[in-house]
Amino acid sequence: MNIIFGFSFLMVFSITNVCAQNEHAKTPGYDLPEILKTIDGRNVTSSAAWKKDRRPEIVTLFEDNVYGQMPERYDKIAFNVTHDVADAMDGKAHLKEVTITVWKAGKSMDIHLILFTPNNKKRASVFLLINNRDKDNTDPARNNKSGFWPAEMLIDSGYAIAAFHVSDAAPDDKDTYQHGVLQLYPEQLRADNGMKAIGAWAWAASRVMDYFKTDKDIDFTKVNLVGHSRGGKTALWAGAQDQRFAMVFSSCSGNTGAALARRHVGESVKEINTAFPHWFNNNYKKFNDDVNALPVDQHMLIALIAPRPVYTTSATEDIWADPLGSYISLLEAQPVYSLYGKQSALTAEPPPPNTPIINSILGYHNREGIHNLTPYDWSNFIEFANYQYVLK
Ligand code: GTR
Repeated sequence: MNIIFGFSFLMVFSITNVCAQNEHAKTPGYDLPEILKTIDGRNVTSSAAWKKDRRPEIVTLFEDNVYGQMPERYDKIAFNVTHDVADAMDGKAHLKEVTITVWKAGKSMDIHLILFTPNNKKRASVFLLINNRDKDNTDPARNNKSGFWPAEMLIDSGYAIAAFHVSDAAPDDKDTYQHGVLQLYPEQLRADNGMKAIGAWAWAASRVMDYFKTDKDIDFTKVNLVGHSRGGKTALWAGAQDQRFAMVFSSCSGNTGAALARRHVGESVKEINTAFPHWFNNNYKKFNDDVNALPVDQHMLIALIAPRPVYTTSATEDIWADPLGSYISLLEAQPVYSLYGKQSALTAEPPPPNTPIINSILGYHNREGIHNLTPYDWSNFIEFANYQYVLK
């Protein structure tokens, strides 16, 4: 029945959004795990109970069944500025390339951070991209100016912009993902709930956060994490378990990102686990043929970020990432924000394409076009961050 539902969704969505919205209203076809009920059946009715009981429970459920453990201990961390240009971008920005080295039990790994801070601003808020695409997209020399990481746009808007490449933390490859972070934590490789590549990428984002806390040009209380697609899944997981990130932007993250697994629209858990066995933990594979047995769904991942702001995006032609399912996830996370007295401006039905919901603790847009991260997306990220920070 669910498969039939998925097929019919695919057909109607390509015609118009409105049909898809109606279908959602009429034929839910799935039951989500209850977000505000503890495993032992208690209703969660306050932010205190959410923080004390339900939130930690859900973090553990995601660790054990999806993303793997997030080891916190290491022996030493060092930050080494390898390239420093005070007047980059025609004098508008300060470029620092920083090697972050982490040691544990005699092993070490490096993360290479590229950071531009605006010269006309003290202690800037920073957007950190988890870069899963070509390194050229984040060219520190600015010979290549990519819409995937439009650094000048961010600097001109008064924000710092940073990036690291996922391959530093774990190569995106089923045979070599063990190089990098997992060399420090070999026990993770032996555990069915051990982290793999996406966990390692999220871990690396937290080490960049460690660095930001030491950089006087950055306001570390205003670090905005950004990821696209597999990077978008990573950004949500990193923001969920490391509460130092101020807000999360997740672009076209799809399955095991913002989209609900139980809708069976677009990529399935089985397909993602088969194509990318090195992303999620071993236990996740046990749900390949029985997604309804998962104790979580992705609305719970977004809720873990509460009360901090979250903005997700879809693209109209990116049915593989289930735009409607990503929007419903946000709606289903809203009850947790309500516990904190935060009401979003989300509408019951998704907004039309290219109509962003900005002035809201939970934001969203469905961009016309294909699976990508573009200057249009970034311009809405900037508006959303402006709105959140003006409130503070
Ligand atoms: C696809 C994968 C998606 C998404 C995407 C990407 O092949 O099925 O889950 O992560 O790659 O990262 O661009």
